[in-house]
Amino acid sequence: MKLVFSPASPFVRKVLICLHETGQSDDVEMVQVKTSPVATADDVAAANPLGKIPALLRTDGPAIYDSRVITRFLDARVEGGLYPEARIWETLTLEATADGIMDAAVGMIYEVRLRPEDKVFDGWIDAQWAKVIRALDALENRWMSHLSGPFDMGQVAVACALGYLDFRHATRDWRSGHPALADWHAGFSERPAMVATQPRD
Ligand SMILES: N[C@@H](CCC(=O)N[C@@H](CS)C(=O)NCC(=O)O)C(=O)O
Repeated sequence: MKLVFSPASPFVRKVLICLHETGQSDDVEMVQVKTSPVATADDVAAANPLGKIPALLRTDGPAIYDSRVITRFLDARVEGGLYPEARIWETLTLEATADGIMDAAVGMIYEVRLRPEDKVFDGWIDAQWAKVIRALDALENRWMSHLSGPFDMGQVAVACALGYLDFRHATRDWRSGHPALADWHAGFSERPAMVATQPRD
């Protein structure tokens, strides 16, 4: 299998951690790309018509994409237990919440980096950050018991979302007002898979 990836992407990081935690890292060849919504890399377009990473090229079937599809596929491949049946809807909802944080946080960066300066829409950026804050509030107030429970892919996704906020939005200080989440993230970040997949440009 081949993974089309960039080391800065939080969606890619979910897949890398899933590979690491389920012992499949050596089964995947890495294809690094530089891509953006306004300049899609050829390797990305060939693997995913939507032009997004991560995408996984399989040896025994068509390419698959969207991080949630890839992580579920990889987990099923080795019965890794990252999507436990007993709390599947909670795990998927938690993962969706984290992915939504990433969508908003990545979109904010695109707005600033890709739009001509005089067309950057501050109101849209503020609205994206409001989504992030609402999601962080929900994690702090309603999800701490799940986050502190048995290891699953929802937790991995949240850790990747928070890691991305540190990477690209450090000055916004997501920890303020979210002390339980900040503590949880500090502990979770010590996992070898988290240390090995720190985002970088
Ligand atoms: N829902 C997708 C989102 C992936 C995504 O937005 N990836 C970004 C990089 S962090 C990307 O490829 N952006 C290029 C684009 O939007 O054209 C997933 O979970 O894989």
